[in-house]
Amino acid sequence: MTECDPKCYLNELKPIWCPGCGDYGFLSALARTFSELKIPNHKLFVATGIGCSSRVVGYLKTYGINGIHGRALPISQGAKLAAESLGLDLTVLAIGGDGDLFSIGTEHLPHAVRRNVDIACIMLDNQVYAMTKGQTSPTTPYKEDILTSHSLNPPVDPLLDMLTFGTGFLAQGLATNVPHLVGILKAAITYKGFSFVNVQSQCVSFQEGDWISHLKQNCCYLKEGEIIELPNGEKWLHDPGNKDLARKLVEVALKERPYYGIIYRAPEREGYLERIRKINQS
Ligand SMILES: Cc1ncc(C[n+]2csc(CCOP(=O)(O)OP(=O)(O)O)c2C)c(N)n1
Repeated sequence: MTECDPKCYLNELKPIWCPGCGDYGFLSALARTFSELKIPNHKLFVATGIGCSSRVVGYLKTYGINGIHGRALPISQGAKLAAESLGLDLTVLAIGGDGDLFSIGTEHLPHAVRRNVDIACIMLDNQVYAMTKGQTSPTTPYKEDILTSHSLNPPVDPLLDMLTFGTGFLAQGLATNVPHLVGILKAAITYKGFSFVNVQSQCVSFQEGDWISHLKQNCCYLKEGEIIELPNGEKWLHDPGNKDLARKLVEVALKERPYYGIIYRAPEREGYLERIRKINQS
């Protein structure tokens, strides 16, 4: 194994996800991302909540914690602030499922955006509570949209919500397209400030409807500088710095067209620690 080989970031535990689970693709993308960014193992900290997706930290050879359901964000922000105040260079990730981050843990999202602590938050969205055997989650499709769904309530839209909260970096990837996901994860981790990535990660046991085929067949990959045609016929040159375009992209329903790539990237701005430092100096 060469130095910084992706395998260096994986421990000896064999994942116990179901064969075909999207989380395998994500784990592999994450190890490749760390390897390509050449981040030493001891400079990585990953906090997760509870769920199948949250098990990811157990397979990594980094610092980390498989925390409490819904609490990956407070743990990771605390870790990053503590490290920064001690002058330590620590790359911090918060990872959770759609149940974890957008149900029990939802209240942390807008405030993490406001604080703008430099962490990457990654949601593994399989549209269901998989670990507890298939209850509806906030992103489960509405019964009227896919007949096989048992959700009586319309879903939340994580990308629209996160952009509305003011997230400075917003992207979406697909767990089955590992090389593309690596590019997104690298951009999210190197963005200075809070970043949010939604990863569509299929659940082979409980997700209803053939979403993975839908997501693959109807998607559009966003490439900076290339033309995107919106479902309403409008044509735009993709510029992740253009918030008007980002608003249009997140308003397109996932069932209509999933967009993969960097949706929005704001210029870097002050975070919580810089604000505290300023106050202390004045
Ligand atoms: C406080 C608390 N409430 C409920 C649970 C039960 N529980 C464990 S995982 C989970 C949902 C996981 O769903 P998600 O975050 O979408 O992850 P997935 O398993 O689908 O990857 C729930 C409700 C718990 N562990 N702790």
